[in-house]
Amino acid sequence: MNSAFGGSEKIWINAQIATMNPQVKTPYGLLKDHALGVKNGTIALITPMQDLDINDFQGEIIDAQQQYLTPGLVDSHTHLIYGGQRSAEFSKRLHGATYEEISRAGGGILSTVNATRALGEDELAEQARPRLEALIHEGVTTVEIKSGYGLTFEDELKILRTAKKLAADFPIRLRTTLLAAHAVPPEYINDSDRYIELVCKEMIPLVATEGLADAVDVFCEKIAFSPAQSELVFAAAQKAGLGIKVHAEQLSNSHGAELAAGYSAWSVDHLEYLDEAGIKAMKKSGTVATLLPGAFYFLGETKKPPVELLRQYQVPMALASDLNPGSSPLASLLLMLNMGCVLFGLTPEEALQGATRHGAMALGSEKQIGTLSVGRNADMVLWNIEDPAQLAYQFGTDLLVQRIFAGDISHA
Ligand code: DI6
Ligand code: FE
Repeated sequence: MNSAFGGSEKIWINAQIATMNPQVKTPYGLLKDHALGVKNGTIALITPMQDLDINDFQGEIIDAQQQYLTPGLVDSHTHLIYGGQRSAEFSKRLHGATYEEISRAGGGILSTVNATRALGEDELAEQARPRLEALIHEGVTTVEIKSGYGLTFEDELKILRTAKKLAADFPIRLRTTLLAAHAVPPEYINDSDRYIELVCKEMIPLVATEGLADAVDVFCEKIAFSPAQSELVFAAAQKAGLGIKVHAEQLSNSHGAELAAGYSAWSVDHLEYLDEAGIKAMKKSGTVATLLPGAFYFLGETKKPPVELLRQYQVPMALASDLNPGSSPLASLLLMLNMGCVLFGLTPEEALQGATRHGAMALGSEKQIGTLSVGRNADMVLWNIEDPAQLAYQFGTDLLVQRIFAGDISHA
């Protein structure tokens, strides 16, 4: 293979490349009329068309016809493995019950826990499959999946194993997160400290040794776990060498974000009630603020996350689907781009950053994915658009021309 092409086996030519690389000082890191070459699943070459004598190239040539290439989308926060569905609870809410009331009455997360415990790995995977397929079909190339609907040692492991088995059937990168501290299990309702001890002393060390999870997450909230309990989980995760994430400041301000930042968390997620002290701490630790507009929308929240302050402190903002049966049964990351703009006031560029580079940072994976630059994984999407802002602007039409995973065209 000709070395002028960086050893590329395959080259996309005549492309508008929205690299999302901050070192490229144009909106979206845009490189107009460029070519991108791929070798062994990674990006081997990015060069202006005018510098390329494509006649000498012996590999496969794909003409992008001046369409836009972006990094593959990264959905950095989902709970997509669960049993059953909660439309009855949706109806109850529309008759006036609140999410917290339903949760306190034993519905909510715990009803999904019962449905999830009742299923084996194969049945769970079958129920989750259409949700994963929906994300993949719109251009997601990396997905994070949390446990959290098992709440026993065995059921939490079952969810993580199911995630791995399911993802192995698809061209997708998977990151898994242990969210055993999602709700207090019914067996420990009067002794949540003892459950946290089980999570910290047994579950976290085991998932770390067995490579079942990349990170650990906690729901730090009045209806779930206290800041003191959350801190024990962060410390155990740190000791086990796992990434740290937290559901914080979703329904009230428990200062979970500040606490997690103190443990160099990869991300703190939700954040409607986040305050300036939390933002300062996140800035210091380089923690990503993951915004979840699907949950805000679906629960009819009115308090918005402090986007302007996050901007001022230059805290990176990720956008994710939070795909789950109770607060965001919405299997579309592109919809989140639209909601991030319309509901939270993000710019279309911030929205796309949130679902690419900043999503990658929220998974501790920015060296591998989330931007298009030489050496990164060749996970990309070719879109039929005239401006990258269209990805956030329009929803419901199929804009995807090619989905490319590790250099291979997986959908066209
Ligand atoms: N916050 C959420 O919005 C989801 N989990 C969490 O910690 C909701 C999960 C559910 O209602 O099933
Ligand atoms: Fe969540």
